[in-house]
Amino acid sequence: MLRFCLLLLTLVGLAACQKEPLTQCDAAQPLHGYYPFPVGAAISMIELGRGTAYDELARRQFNSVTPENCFKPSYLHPGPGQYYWAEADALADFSQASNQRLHGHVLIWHQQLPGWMWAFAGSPADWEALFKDHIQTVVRHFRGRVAGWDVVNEAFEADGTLRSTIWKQHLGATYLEKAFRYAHEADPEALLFYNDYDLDSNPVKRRAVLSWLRTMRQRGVPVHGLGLQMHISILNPENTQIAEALGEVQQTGLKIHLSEIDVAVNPLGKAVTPNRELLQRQADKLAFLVRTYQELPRDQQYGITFWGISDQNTWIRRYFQRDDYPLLFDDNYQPKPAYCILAR
Ligand code: 9MR
Repeated sequence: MLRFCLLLLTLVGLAACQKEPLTQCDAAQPLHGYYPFPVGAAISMIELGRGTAYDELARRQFNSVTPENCFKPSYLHPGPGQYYWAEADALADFSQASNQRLHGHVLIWHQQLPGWMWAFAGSPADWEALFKDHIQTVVRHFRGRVAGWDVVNEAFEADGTLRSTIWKQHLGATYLEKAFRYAHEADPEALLFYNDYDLDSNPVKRRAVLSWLRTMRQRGVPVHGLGLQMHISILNPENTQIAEALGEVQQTGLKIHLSEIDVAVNPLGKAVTPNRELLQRQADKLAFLVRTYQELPRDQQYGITFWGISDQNTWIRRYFQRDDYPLLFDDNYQPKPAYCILAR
């Protein structure tokens, strides 16, 4: 009988242990304190300053800030010759008051452009003037406040060809190179990045970008870094793909920014609850990514940035119209296993 009781107790004990989250922690210490490189978050001006726990997490946990939207042309440049700085300046003030690096996102992209740019009907010279004015006005405005810029975002297609954006159509393929030269003229101190998605999982696209970057270097174009967005999931990419991708991008010698990290747990859009198993797989994927990043030479580690703070603010829910839980903090701003595994 005694033996039976002991066995039962052991089994009950084991089951109880297994119910404990594999990683559990509070967020008493700032996450960035565990790393020698900046750890950042994309900040939404819809969330900041509403008096929720978001503000404190944004201020304390991270030492780098990327504007999620408020630096994009549709926000900053609403009319020809008309700039709207209030929100972007408020974020710059916030980051300065919190001793955080400010990373500028984004100068040239084919999305989130104001209506007047889509409708603009000028000559090639007019287009070039518009392009140059936008880049230089914005970069000059933030000179000395923004440490690095995503100068061009998502210019390549999945098959490695150049995307036919509004900029390529009106300025030709050299718009890429011009964007970097104009940004550099406006702030010679700022680090200039090319930023894109799927560079981790799609070697064809990655190699096209890397080959273009080599050409830029040979031509003396001021490109200093590469942003790998890392909108990944627990299913994709495999860890081996992550290791291969970071190994290849390291060869460029450029600064590497994991610029928009989130790890979807519901990439197939099923009905899911964020159970322990899913959240642990998310934590493990993220831990592998960050460990692999830590192996890069220190001078190539520009930093890592999460694309949001709490699951309730993620772009993924809005954009894909599905339940997902891709970030470090849950809907109640509590740290998840993904946070805890990094905070040690
Ligand atoms: O997170 C951003 C979301 O709020 C915007 O609606 C969306 C518009 O396309 O852009 C999101 O951010 C994107 C970033 O600027 C560039 N890489 C992909 C990001 C997710 O779509």
